[in-house]
Amino acid sequence: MKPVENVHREAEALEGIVPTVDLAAEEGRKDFYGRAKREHLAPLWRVLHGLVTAKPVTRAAPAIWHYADVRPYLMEACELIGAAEAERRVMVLENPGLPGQSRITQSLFAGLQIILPGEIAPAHRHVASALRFIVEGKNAFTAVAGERTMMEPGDFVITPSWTWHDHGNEGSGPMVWLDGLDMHIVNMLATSFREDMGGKAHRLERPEGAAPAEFGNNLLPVDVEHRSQTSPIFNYPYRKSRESLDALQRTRAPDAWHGYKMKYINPVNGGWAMPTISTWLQLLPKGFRSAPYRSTDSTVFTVVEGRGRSTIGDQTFDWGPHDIFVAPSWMAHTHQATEDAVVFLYSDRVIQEKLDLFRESKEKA
Ligand code: GTQ
Ligand code: FE2
Repeated sequence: MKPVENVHREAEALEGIVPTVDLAAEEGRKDFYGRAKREHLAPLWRVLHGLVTAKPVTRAAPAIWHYADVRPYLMEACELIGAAEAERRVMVLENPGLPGQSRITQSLFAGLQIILPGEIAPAHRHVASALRFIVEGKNAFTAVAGERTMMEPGDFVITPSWTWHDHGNEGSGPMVWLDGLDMHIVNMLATSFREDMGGKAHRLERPEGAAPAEFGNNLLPVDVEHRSQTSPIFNYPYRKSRESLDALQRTRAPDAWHGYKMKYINPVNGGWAMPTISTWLQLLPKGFRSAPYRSTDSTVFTVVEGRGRSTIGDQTFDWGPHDIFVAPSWMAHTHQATEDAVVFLYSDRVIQEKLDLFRESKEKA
């Protein structure tokens, strides 16, 4: 008998073989394959269907992180390493189907960052873009491209590509936020650069509030020239987004699949707030049960308020405030809210749309 290991490897090697290939005849082609391999050549018909799959394939699994289970690890990390020593003190949320890869979905990163009173996460910049979604704490700031913003729970904050940024906590308690980054996309294309400023904060060039004053009120400076594809608003405060969902709820019935779901937009061009990561805020009213929805963009969800339950594929997760869960590509999911619930979502949909790859399917309840 063959060792289990080898059987497994052979099965895997045949996973993508075109079904019309005569397996018995393959024996007689082995010599050819061997010689071709020495010339760095390989037969496509043995791998084609693994490369061009009939439907989305990902090892990413549905998963949930309950904040109550994760928070003690963040606190323990604070005892073991400082923010400056770590550069960024972050515990990465690793999808259980993609261990050791720092991925929560096939394409995106998620981590929980914690910063204690008096600490500074020193300035650096990188091609990868980042979003922050604030979980707990107050009186901490992030400075981006020379402007500071104070962060509050539920705020959605953007660090655009290649902008200097540092974070600091001037409050009296820990500050925690969810980081979402696109570095796996940047790395797939081998386009990453990074620079460190040398352990300190970068220089402020504009007063706090400059960006919201210029871009945050449905008005734009008359001669605005914003070249970046990232929104110039780098903090979308929860207070305003929440208010908007509330107002919406008073004007219409919930969508059968989405409840009340609003996308964050770039006020300069009306598009997504970030060029590589789509973001939304969603209100699921108490008692609402969404109809099954699936889409090709694997999605990360984090709960701001309320409680409920989601079924993703064949798994059901109960969730409450600050829990984080993930729905892999093309896996149907439904949500049920037992209290009015607000959820922040992010995915790579914006990239898929630009490349004509995005698909979704809405089933009847
Ligand atoms: O805060 O600048 O979770 O650069 C990963 C990379 C956070 C950050 C992360 C980063 C940051
Ligand atoms: Fe960074």
